[in-house]
Amino acid sequence: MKPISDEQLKTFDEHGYVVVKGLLDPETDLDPIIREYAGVLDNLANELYAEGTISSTYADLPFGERVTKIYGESGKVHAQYFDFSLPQGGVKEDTPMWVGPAVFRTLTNSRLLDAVEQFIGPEIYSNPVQHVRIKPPEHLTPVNPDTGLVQLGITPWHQDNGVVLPEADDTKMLTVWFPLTDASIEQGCLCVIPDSHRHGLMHHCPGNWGLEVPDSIFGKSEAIPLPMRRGDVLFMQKLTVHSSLSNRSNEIRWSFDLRYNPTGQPTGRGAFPGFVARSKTHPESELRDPAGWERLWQDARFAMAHGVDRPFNRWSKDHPVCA
Ligand SMILES: O=C(O)CCC(=O)C(=O)O
Ligand SMILES: [Fe+2]
Repeated sequence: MKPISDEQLKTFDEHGYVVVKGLLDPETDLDPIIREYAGVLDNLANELYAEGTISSTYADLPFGERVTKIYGESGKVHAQYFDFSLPQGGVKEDTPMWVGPAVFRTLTNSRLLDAVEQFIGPEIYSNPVQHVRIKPPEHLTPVNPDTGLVQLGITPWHQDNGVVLPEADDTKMLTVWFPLTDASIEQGCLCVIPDSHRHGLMHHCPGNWGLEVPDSIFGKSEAIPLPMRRGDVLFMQKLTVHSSLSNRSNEIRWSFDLRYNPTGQPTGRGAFPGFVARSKTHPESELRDPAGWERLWQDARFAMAHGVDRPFNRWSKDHPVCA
């Protein structure tokens, strides 16, 4: 199957990104993820209730309202609890993460991989730089008591190449971003700067929200928001400058961002586990077992908990462009 048209491939090459409408089937591809995460939220609610942090498990609320309520009452955005990745430092044996079967089936979804194959070829490695992002309405998001800033808001302007180690600078890394529920401008959709991938890797400055390409290096006046519907998928090059808006709505903005690269190339986060998602030449090397994937992350967590932190950041804020 070749779900991506020649014109879409050309757009991707020329402008650094392409949104493919309706690539995923909301019911068969997305709803299983949503059902699985309902259970994860249930676990979190039960834990916080048992320790007396929240006054109810809010079991009757729909997912978005429930997670928002629980974050608000506990005063904390529990993003790590849901994420299928680990922090870059300070990992402990019991650092929470969610590496469940519905997530694995999404990473290996054949509709998605058919598309990925058209961008990077038939030897496809699942790069472990990946996240679920549940962004609550900003006016209900707990703030950081030290800074007064919301604990989760915008994503600043950056290139995904900037968040991996230099060893992956020649890796053909593809970013795949899609919403689980419609992501409007108001809800804080993704924004891109068309053609920005033509300017090489830019300096990133560590800031309140994470790594950011400062305006002094690259103006953002050409930026465009990309509102997307359930089922739409954005494919982006590793040098395309992008960000996301704050959530000014009353509903969560919920998305997955995944990455793939041709097998054999460095992922840029070697302490995290990737796997062969598809191989034309060695189909037996494909990982097909969700429990095997879960174990890879559990082993990585154990190794990181007992090893030396090696952050994936290469940038310093002492650089003059960050002043
Ligand atoms: O979803 C977001 O807010 C940011 C996503 C992002 O930076 C990415 O997918 O690379
Ligand atoms: Fe990104």
